[in-house]
Parts: sequence; C-alpha cells; structure tokens
Amino acid sequence: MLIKTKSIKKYSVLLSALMLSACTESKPTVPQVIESTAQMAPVELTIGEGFNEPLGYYESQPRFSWKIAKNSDLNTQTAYQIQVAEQAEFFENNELLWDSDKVLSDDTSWIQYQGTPLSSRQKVYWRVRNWGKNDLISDWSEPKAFELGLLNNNDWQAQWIGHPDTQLDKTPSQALLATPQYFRKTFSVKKDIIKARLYISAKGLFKPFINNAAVSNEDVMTPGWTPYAQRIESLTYDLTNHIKPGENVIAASLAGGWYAGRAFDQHEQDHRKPARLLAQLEVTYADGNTQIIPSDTSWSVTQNGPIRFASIYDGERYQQSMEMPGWTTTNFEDKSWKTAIAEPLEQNVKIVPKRHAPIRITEQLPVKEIVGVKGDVAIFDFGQNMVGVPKIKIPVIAGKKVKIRFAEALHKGEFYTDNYRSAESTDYYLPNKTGEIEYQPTYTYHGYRYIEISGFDENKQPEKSWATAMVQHSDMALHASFESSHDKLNKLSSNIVWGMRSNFYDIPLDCPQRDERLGWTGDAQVFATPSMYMGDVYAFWSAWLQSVREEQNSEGKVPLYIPFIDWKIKWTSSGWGDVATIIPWELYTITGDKTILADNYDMMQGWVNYHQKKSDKFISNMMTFGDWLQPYPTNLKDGDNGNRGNTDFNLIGTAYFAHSVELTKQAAQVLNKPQDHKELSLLHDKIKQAFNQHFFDEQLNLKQGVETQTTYLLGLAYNLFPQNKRDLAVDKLLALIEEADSHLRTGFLGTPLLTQVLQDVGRSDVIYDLLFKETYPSWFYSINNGATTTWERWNSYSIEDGFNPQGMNSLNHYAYGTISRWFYEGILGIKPAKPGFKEINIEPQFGDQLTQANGSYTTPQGEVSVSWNTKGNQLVMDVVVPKNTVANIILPTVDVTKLSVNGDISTDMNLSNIQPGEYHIRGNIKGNLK
Ligand code: RAM
Repeated sequence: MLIKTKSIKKYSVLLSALMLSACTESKPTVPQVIESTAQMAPVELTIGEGFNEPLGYYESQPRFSWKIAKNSDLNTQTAYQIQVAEQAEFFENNELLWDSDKVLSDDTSWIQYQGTPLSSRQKVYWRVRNWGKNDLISDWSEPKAFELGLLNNNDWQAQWIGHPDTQLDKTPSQALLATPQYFRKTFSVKKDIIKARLYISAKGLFKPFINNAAVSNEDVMTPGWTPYAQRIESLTYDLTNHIKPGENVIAASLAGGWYAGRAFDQHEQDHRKPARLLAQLEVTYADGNTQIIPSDTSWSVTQNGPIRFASIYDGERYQQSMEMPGWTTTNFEDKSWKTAIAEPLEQNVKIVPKRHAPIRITEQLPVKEIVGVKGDVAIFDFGQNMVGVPKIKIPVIAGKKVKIRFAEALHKGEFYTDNYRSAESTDYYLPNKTGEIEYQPTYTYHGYRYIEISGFDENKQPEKSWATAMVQHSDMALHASFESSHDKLNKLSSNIVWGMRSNFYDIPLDCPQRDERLGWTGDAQVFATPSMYMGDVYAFWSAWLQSVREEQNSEGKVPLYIPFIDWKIKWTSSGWGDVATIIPWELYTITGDKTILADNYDMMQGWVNYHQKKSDKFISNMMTFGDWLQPYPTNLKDGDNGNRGNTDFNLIGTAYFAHSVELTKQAAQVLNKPQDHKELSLLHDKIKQAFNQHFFDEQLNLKQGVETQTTYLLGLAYNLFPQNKRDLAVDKLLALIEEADSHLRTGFLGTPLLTQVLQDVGRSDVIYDLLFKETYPSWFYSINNGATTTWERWNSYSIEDGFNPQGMNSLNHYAYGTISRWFYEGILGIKPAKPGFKEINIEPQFGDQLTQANGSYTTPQGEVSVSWNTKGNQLVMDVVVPKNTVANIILPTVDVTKLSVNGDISTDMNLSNIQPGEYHIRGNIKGNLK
C-alpha cells in the first residue's frame, strides 16, 4: 500500500497547554495556533548497530534506524513506513523488495527487515518516512544503500593459500612460521568493468595491494581476532577504480598475528600454526559477466621479503636488503617465487563478513620532546600513552642495525620496560644503504608513550621530525564530551578516553603492552556501559559478545578471556564470567535494541546454569579473582600477594549469581518468556535469602571474614538486602568509607558500584569526596603522578618511587575508568529511564567541588545535552531533550519556589514528562550543596 503525499503541506497545529514548551521564551500556557510546513524527512539513516551505507555488511535481515531531524516540526513519531528496493529508481514504480506499510509505532530504531533474507553481494536501497501528531506525514528520506559481503562458506571459490615450506607435515621451523609470506597474482582485463570487489581474510593478518598501491592506508591488523576455530571474519573492498584494462596484479602480505603467535608466556608454542590467506577478487563487466580471481595454486608466494619476523608481543624485524621493489606491480620478475599451496575451507570454520569496524590508524601524534640523546641512542616523548606503531624517518648507516624500544614511563629518567614482562616489544631495522630510511611496522603493535631509537647515524642530531606516533584502535566515532570547571577532572576524563582508545583493539583488551593483551571478561564487564557514553561502540561490543557466545562451553562456563587461548588457567571467575549477562542487559538498557537480548539469551541462561552448578544451597563456591587489586589488602597469608582483596569470595560469587539471575529474569520479561521469568524470580528469591542468612547476622555484620566497602556495595547495588535493612547497609558502607579517611578501598568489581550505590541513596557528596581525593588510593593520585591514561593499580607508579615493586603495573588498563559513567549519569545526570533513552531522567548531581559541567550523549533518538553552572548558588542550566523522547528533570537540591523555565516562573513547576526541545532553567540552590 502506498500513501500519496505532497511534499509540502500547510497545516495548523494546536500547541498543547503544556507547562513547558520547547525552545522559545513564549508563554506556552496560552494555547496558540501556528502555521507550519510539512514534516521534514527522517535523517541519519543507519543499519545494524549504527552503520552508514556499509560495504560488506553482515546481516541478511538488517535492522533499520533513523532520527527525526532536529529542526523538524515533528516532536514524536506515531507511525513509520520503510521500503527496500534493488535500485533507488525502483521506489517510484513501487518495485519493492519489502514494504513495511504504515506501522503505528514510535520506534525509530532497530526495526528488522521482514522481506526475503538478503543474499551475499546483494546491494539494496532503503528509505523511510514517518507520521506525527494529527497524522501528518513526512517526506520520504533520501534513499541509502548498503551491500552485503560473502555470508556463506560456499560463496568462496578461493582456498586458503600459503607458502609450501610452511605446511605442517613438513614440520616448519619456528623461524619459518614467524616469517611473513608475500603473495601475488596477475590477471588481465579485456572488457569494460562496472564493479570490482575484493573479499579477503586470513588465518593471521593480511595487507592487500592492487597495482602497486595499498588497498587501504588506514586498515591495519585485519581481519582482527575472533575464535578462529569457529569463525574468521572477512573484509570487503571496492576496487572498481583501481583495476585497469590489460594486465593487473593483486598482491598481499601475510603474518601470523593472533592466529599463530604466542599468548601469555607460551614461548615454546610460539608461532605454532602457519598463517594462510584467503582472497577472492570479483570483477563485474559492463556486459553483465563476472570474472572471479580466487586465491589458489595459481598465486605465487615467497618468504624472502623484507619483514623477517612479526609478533604481536615481540615486535617486527625488517631487513632492507630483502626489499622487493615493484613486487605489487605487473612487471616484477617472480621466477624465484614458489607456487602457493592451497587448502580447502573447513566446513566448521565460518567465514563471515566483519561485523564491526577494523582497527585503523586514527591519528598521528608528533614528538613532544626529545628527552635525551647519548651517542646513537635517543629517547622521544609523545606526551601521551597510547597504542599503535611509530613511523620513523631517520639517518642510518649501511649494516648498522636500528633498534626501536617502547616504554610507558621513564623510571627516574631511565627507559623502563620491565612492566612489559616477557613481551620484547622491540622493532629492528637492518639497513643495507647509508642514508635516510622511512619505516613503520605492519604486523605488531605497541602500548607506549616513549620510544628509544638506537643505532642511527650518530653524526646527525636527532630531531622531533624523526618519529610520528601512528595511533591505532578499532575505528569508532568518539563522542566523549564531558567538561567541567575542574582541570584535573577534565584530565581524568581525557585519560579514560585514551584508555578506551588504547584497549579497544578489535576486542576489549585488559592492557595493550605486556605479554597479555587479552579480552579479559571482568574488565569488559565493568567498562562496557561507560564506553557507550564515550564512543559509538555498540557494534564493537555486540561483535565481541558473539565471540563470548562461541567460547561458552556446553556447561555454560564462560572462559576468563575471549577469544580463549588454552593456557594454565582453565577455571573461570565470578564477576568475570558474568559478562555473559551484564553486557547484553546493559547494552539493551542503553540502546533499547531487543536483538542484543534475543541473540544472547541462551548464553545468559547458560551462565546462570553454570552458577547453579557452582553453588551449594544457593551459596556460590565458584573460583574468583575477587575484588581484584583492592588497595590495602589485610590478613595476608604466606605467599598471598593480596591481589584478590579481602571481600569474601563466596559472597562475591553469590552476589553475582543473584545479579546474573536478576538480569536474565528481566531479559525473559522483555523477550516474553513468562515461564522462564517465573522460574528465575523464584531462584532469585532463594539466592537472596541464602545471601542474607549465610553471610550476615541481624545487624548486617559479616558472620566471618573482613567487612569491606565492596561487601556492602554488592548487597546494595544488586538489591540483596531486605528493604528494611538497606539503611543499615548504607550506614555500614559510609562507616567503612569514613574509616578509610574518605578514601575508596575497592578493586575492579567494587569501584564501579560506588557511584551507583551512593547516588541511589542520595550521597553524591561522598562520591565527590572520593573523586576529588588527591592521595592514594584515588583517581587524581595517578594524575598527580603524571598519568595520561588509567592505570592497573591505584598506585602502579609514582614520580618519586617509580613503578610499584609488586609488579603487574600496566599504565593502560581501562578498568578504573568506569568512573566516567558517573560523569554522564551523575554529574550531568543523564540516565535512561526507559531502555534506549525513550524516556530520559536528567538528574544532575551538584557538588561543592564543581561550579560548572556540560556534556551530551547521542541517544538512538538524538542528542541529549546538559550544561549547568552553580556559581554563587545560582543555578543556570540548559538542557536539550531530543526528538521522540520525554524527559524528567529532577532537581532535589533546587529551591522550586525560585525556579524559572524558559522565562516562566511558577510555584508548581512540573518538570516531569517534558517534551523535546530546549529548556533554560534558572533557580536557587538550596543551602550548602553537601
Ligand atoms: C590480569 C589482567 C586483567 C584482570 C585479570 C584478573 O592479569 O590484566 O586486568 O582481569 O588479571
């Protein structure tokens, strides 16, 4: 059914007698009649988790989302219609693949395509229009296109190719396995082409070239890291403009990367598998025919290229004499190259399109300072701890090896690498010509702020231009916008964003520098929501959750880090494996996308079952890392390094058991599974009861063990204490904080709960006290000691004493960066009152330590922004409520009798359920903010 509309329509609309109206300083209490043009078409059309016209898309039944334009007359949508067609022109003739027809709904996001599932390579266009008040209809949006990648293994004619010497039955040496391979294949084009696509993947890491040019100058470390035994991602590139009539050459280099290299301290198993390349170039001619150039035995391969060794932890070794000038051009002599061997695709390893943006070079940082030069050794400071590789341009002498080392901090002025543990993290360049070289490693990455270059031509004076830091991370739009009147708080906010950028390296890493760099689940569990406030990372997290699902075993166990590499720790931990329930639920809360719950529901249930298996009479005995790295651990027994803190392990396990059950129960409700909901409710009640009986006496004292801040935080955050004992629990918590001289005593698990609990119980003043502490343990302590990212321990480093002698001192761990969530949900007060921010609570927490704060968050409906200033106890606050939402502004610390909104003063000002628009709020703060 098609509804005909004129593109411009005049109409009149009655403004409701709502107390608060958007934007204007007018008096909206008097109903007015205004003239308006027709609604504007929807804007910002995206598919899936926010992709704009993607190429090589992964879903055959995509989800559609759009926004109401900021300056549209439409405030709230009442209905929508989506159409999908093979060509943009087909819309006019109503030749459609799918037409949703008019659907009465205020949803503007995550609407699933209901037509015949789309197939590999298919390109389609879609458009949307919507209706608002008085059934006014908008124009159709501009059509947007997207194109699918290769969805199935049988789309590939290509085979895995490799160097014959690396075949496992030839028991290749470690050296051979660690040496990158280079491939090339020439082909000729005789007809006009209209389209060319390269589909490419690797067991390892690839870098493709076409006719003497890199296919991408930004993408690095592709295809990324998934559970390779089950799923490997492919990328799609548009080569239409790169292929010329006559001879062409497609080429690629290949290294082992995460697929083949070491994990943890597995030296002996280093580079245990041969890397393989999979590539399929498809050229479509103007006559409609397609030529496929698949990777197979017609490709040539060599291991005699310039990169002699490549390892994620250890670095790269480059030999100039082995360069192969012109190897990606047609007129290169490759007679000495070998014929590639080809292996078929395994049926049980799915090759599927990459479902989130690859790692890219997103920024280049210049050297800030040359810290010291001694002979042919120079130390360069980029002023920022970060991740990637350097590009160096230095004078060298033939035969004299150049070495590049990396460090996160200097130890009393000396270059310090101990905290990298066994990761060599060193790149080498062996020149065979005297002169200037330019080099940027391809198949490794480093976490660093400083580099030390040695072996350059010491007759030359080092210059800042010798090095540039190429910052790499999973590509994401960053929208962290929090700012305040306090410099250190702003610095902390910047450090947290850098911590996120550093560790979002295709998967969420614990740290990016030492011999670890793994997808630790506990760290991810606490940081997912904070990261959503700072970047467009929904796709990043939902992609990783697929890996978590794949790594969950049949008992429901979720390994400690994902993707999993078998190492000596085989157990899992409470608070870590709970990633399986926590992230799906929290992503749903923020996005409102039920797909994330539907996709992960079985995993959530599986994890609850595993908890059940690991408990006795509802008390957990699951292993745990505890409240990891809690400061000042007490009661240490011999050999205990105290890393797991003092909070009772079974108490932690039982609290997470309850929390996981609660979240799965809520998911059951959203997904309309009443039976599951009922069973999980009963289970939750039982765990709650056991939790109280087993661990606490009547006065909420622990029956045994050490009472910690985290003990009470867990009970309060996860609502485990009886209602009539909550106040008592709060008192216990506050007393423990006071006892610690208003310092936190929390580790990875407890820290994020501090803000949630204290704000809930109306004690944001205590959060402000903790947040503004300058002494250990606190966030500002790291800033006072020069931090430019967040650290693993509260005291990993100090300017005076250097690195913490306990070891394990990453200076780039995002776990304590969870405080950033409170910048948005607390200081600015922006919180989803309904999933996906359809209803928004704006409840800013004013504090004596701050006079001003501002920031915004882009909800699925649009941007909500808050800015406040409380100088002299006068409140000046501006709020923008996005289209298609309602907001509740909650200001308990403001004297309502002195409040004005958009110029109106009223004694019965109602700030709930307010409509989209701009609000200028003025008022008096009641008394002291404390
Ligand atoms: C460390 C990791 C990680 C933490 C685990 C328990 O080695 O760095 O941050 O979650 O151990």
